[in-house]
Amino acid sequence: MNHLEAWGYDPGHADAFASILVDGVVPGRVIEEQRDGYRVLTEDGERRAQASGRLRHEAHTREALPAVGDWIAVTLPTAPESGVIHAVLPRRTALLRKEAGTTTTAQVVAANVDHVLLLTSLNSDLEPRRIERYLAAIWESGAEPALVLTKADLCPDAGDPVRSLGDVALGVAVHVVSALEGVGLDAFERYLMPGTTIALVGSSGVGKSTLVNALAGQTVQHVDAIRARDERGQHTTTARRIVRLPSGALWVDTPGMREFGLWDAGEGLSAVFEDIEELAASCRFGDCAHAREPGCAVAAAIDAGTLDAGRLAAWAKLQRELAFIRRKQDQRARAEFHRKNKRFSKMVRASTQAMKKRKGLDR
Ligand SMILES: Nc1nc2c(ncn2[C@@H]2O[C@H](COP(=O)(O)OP(=O)(O)OP(=O)(O)O)[C@@H](O)[C@H]2O)c(=O)[nH]1
Ligand SMILES: [Mg+2]
Ligand SMILES: [Zn+2]
Repeated sequence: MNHLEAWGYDPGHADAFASILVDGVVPGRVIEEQRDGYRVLTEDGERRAQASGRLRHEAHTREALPAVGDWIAVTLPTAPESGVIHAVLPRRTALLRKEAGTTTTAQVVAANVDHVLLLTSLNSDLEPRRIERYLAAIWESGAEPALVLTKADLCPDAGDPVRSLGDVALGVAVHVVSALEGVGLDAFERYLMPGTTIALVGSSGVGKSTLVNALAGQTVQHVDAIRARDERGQHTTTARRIVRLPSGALWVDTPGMREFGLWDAGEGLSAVFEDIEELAASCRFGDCAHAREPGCAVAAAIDAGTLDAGRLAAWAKLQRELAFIRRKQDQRARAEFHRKNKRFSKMVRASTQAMKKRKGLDR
């Protein structure tokens, strides 16, 4: 089998690649994202690479830059370890989050993934609000989400948590696993298909890398054994990286994320809160804010105990987050429009002046 096909390259990618008209480019995949560059894989093997100056210049947002999982067009200078990435092929799926901190830019957590596994540990409290937030982003990405409850060996009865998640993770597969004891790994067979890409996300210390190692049957990702009780400590994994498992599946291990800000995820939010949106459709007023208006079906469900008030509050909060992001994006689009407009009128002015000058000379 051709090298790249083993990493998921298919005729669709080849078509997209054919439209890139840069001399000497070959197709490749970003298999690791580092602080100061990338590791990429091509027919030629693995090497380091940087985004070209032009790609960096033309990328108005960080989102447009290469990310782990991306298919790319890259040139391979003869110097070893020196690839240059010229273009990113259109992404089939992309898991985005708002970059941590006060900036409003999107970060690509992983691109071209088929499934995203959200891991959460059974030895600490399940946080339904956090799970909803992640799931909204995963649904929006186009990949299929699944929930993995880890460290089952530390939890005498996983039945309760699994039941309590039924109302939070609607339509999402839930797997209970102990990577340490090798229990529950059978359920992962569907994520081990050759050439499929699976991303692991979740807080630091939940056991993402340990699960990768368990499925690889050997240590491929570093895990700090003495960290077991220190969940708030340093991140063990520091780079987003694709590990190719013996089955041929491609698993993207990621560093734990402290905060997961939603990016534009309107549809994802609707998927996660389908129950509330269905109720809202039968409120008396079309613009019901579900704040005790007469005929509010959402409030009625809370009163009847069939809907958790915390879940409604979470939905409203995430809606506000999205509205904020959209406002910022609009502002940015307006600024960009004015900038371009200014450049354009300057150009027009300059050419009119040149024309006048020419006419003057002609006379
Ligand atoms: N008891 C028990 N401990 C586990 C299990 N899985 C992982 N651990 C421990 O949890 C700690 C963290 O595991 P990691 O796999 O490094 O967690 P991670 O999610 O990759 O963390 P980051 O790389 O920091 O994001 C390690 O000490 C593991 O040995 C499990 O199934 N049972
Ligand atoms: Mg890790
Ligand atoms: Zn209502």
